[in-house]
Amino acid sequence: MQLGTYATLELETRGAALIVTINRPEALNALAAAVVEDLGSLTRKLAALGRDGEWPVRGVIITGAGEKSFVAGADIVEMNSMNAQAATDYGRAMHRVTQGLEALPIPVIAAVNGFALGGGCELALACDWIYASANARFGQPEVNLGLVPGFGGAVRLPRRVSPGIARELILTGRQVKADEALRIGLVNRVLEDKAALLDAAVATIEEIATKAPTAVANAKAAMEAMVGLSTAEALEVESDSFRAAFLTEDSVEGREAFVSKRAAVFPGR
Ligand code: CO8
Repeated sequence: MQLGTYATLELETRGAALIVTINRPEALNALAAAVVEDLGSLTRKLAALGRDGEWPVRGVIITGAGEKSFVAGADIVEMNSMNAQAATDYGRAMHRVTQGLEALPIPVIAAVNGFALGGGCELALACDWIYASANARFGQPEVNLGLVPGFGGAVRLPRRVSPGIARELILTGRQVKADEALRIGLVNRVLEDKAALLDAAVATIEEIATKAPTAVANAKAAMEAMVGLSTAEALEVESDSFRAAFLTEDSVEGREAFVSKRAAVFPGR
């Protein structure tokens, strides 16, 4: 697989899934600038392979090394030696990473074990959805540092949970345990431990890998494009994406297979 090697990330393919492990356990996997850079390079590489039609995997899982933490936030120690411009650049670099993940034509699942605080919660929110282990803790504790979310949390948290819950969490900095995260819709599933968490995420990617690749990419892109649009504008996006899907060889195969009562074999075009 031509995805390169990264000092702060471990890559492993399991079935159709690429598991990306953020590997700085000594700092609870905090997003040092080097991690942001590595995540950016990897995301660009995946996007380029997608453009060339050479997808090595059908989905990405992002997790954190060890059992204790997914990502404990931006690196506060590093941030403490930055001036305002450097900190703003750091935030913008992470914005490019999160937008790059959202633009990938394959699903990205956050597998959250332990702490997902500040930038960790924000990274998870840029994934298509979140699975969590029972020891997961989510929060936007920036107010404790005299800061505000800077990696997209104030934008994406109100879209994932209700605006009122997002405001409460951002203004109090309160941590949410896995059961509450499930109840408020922040996570889709809670698994017993990290092994079960990764197994569940891989199984979901395997299931999606049996579907038409063009349809999966099209549906994700359409939902991204609809964010912030009026109902009328969003329905136009849906019509365009439906027409594009209808014209794919995947769709011809999917419809013919249904009518012939056989399993579809999608060409991925
Ligand atoms: N950055 C750097 N190092 C960290 C971080 C972090 N975010 N979190 C933990 N560490 C380090 C600790 O300093 C410690 O290192 P050492 O052993 O060298 O002292 C090691 O990880 C272990 O941590 P603790 O000893 O603190 O472990 P505990 O089990 O006692 O506590 C906690 C775990 C509760 C997670 C605690 O570590 C903590 O509160 N961490 C900080 C959480 C936090 O506030 N995160 C938000 C950061 S701000 C942010 O993410 C904003 C993003 C936007 C930035 C945009 C810029 C424009």
